Formats: sequence, C-alpha cells, structure tokens
Amino acid sequence: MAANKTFTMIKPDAVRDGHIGAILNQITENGFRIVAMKMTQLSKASAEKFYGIHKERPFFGELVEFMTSGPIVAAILEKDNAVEDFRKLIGATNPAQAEAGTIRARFAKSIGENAVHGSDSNDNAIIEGNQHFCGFDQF
Ligand code: 3AN
Repeated sequence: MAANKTFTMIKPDAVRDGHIGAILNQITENGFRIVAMKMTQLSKASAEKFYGIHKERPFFGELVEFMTSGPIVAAILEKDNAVEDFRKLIGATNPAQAEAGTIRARFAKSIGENAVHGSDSNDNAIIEGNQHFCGFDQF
C-alpha cells in the first residue's frame, strides 16, 4: 500500500535560507510528482510526536527546538519506488557524508540542521503523511 509515495519536509533552515524553490525543482526534476503540499509551522507537540522514536536520544530537545523554529514545507511525493529513491536523492543524514549533488550535500548545514526530511520506510511514509495530511492514500 502506498509504496509509490513518500513524505518530505523542507526544514526550517532551508526555508530560512531561501532554498524552497531550488529544492522543489530538484525533487521534480528527479521524477517525483508533488501530490500534496503545504507551508506550515510545527507545534512543539507535533514535532515531539513526529520524532517520538528519538525521544531518548541526547539531541531530542535540540531537534524539537530546531523543527519548531520557523516554517516548514510538508509534501507527499509520488514516484515508483518513492521511499528508496527519495532517500538516495536527499543523501546521508550527516551532510559531510552525503554524496555530492544530493539535496543535503547542496543545502544542509549540519547533522541537526539538514535541510530535508524523507521517510525511511513505506510504513513510516503512511504514518508521517497521515500526521500532516488528511487521508494519505487519497492523494
Ligand atoms: P534521517 O533524517 O536521515 O532519517 P534520523 O531519522 O536518524 O535521520 O534522524 C532524524 C533527525 O534527527 C535528523 N534529520 C536530524 O535532524 C536529527 N539528528 C539525527 N542525528 C543527530 C545527531 N547526532 N545530532 C543532532 N541531530 C541529529
């Protein structure tokens, strides 16, 4: 179910730095279709829920603070093999290790402020997409 869709966020650092257009361009040029999109700001509760898996990690507080520090762009993307292909397009979590030309290599500042989110499994794409959009499977 929904194996051809993934969920992304352009994070507050990239929005602040004026990279929304360039990132969306790179996404669509690589064959992803934007099927839902909104600019919004995460509440503390929403960021804590989204990153709940990391709540015991030492960087959790910093992560929530950063993700609520300004607007984000959330979107559902469609493409064959969407989750895996999008993870390749964004590059490694740490931009210093991200392959040249990937979105994080181009736009991320650090492991914490790393420009974009991409779901890491089909199941998480559904959970994350449904947290931000009503009815992930309808898109
Ligand atoms: P990814 O976003 O590549 O799936 P995860 O799920 O390991 O990476 O981490 C989620 C988010 O938590 C990252 N995008 C990053 O913002 C933050 N993060 C991960 N590891 C660290 C770290 N060592 N220090 C600070 N922030 C981190």
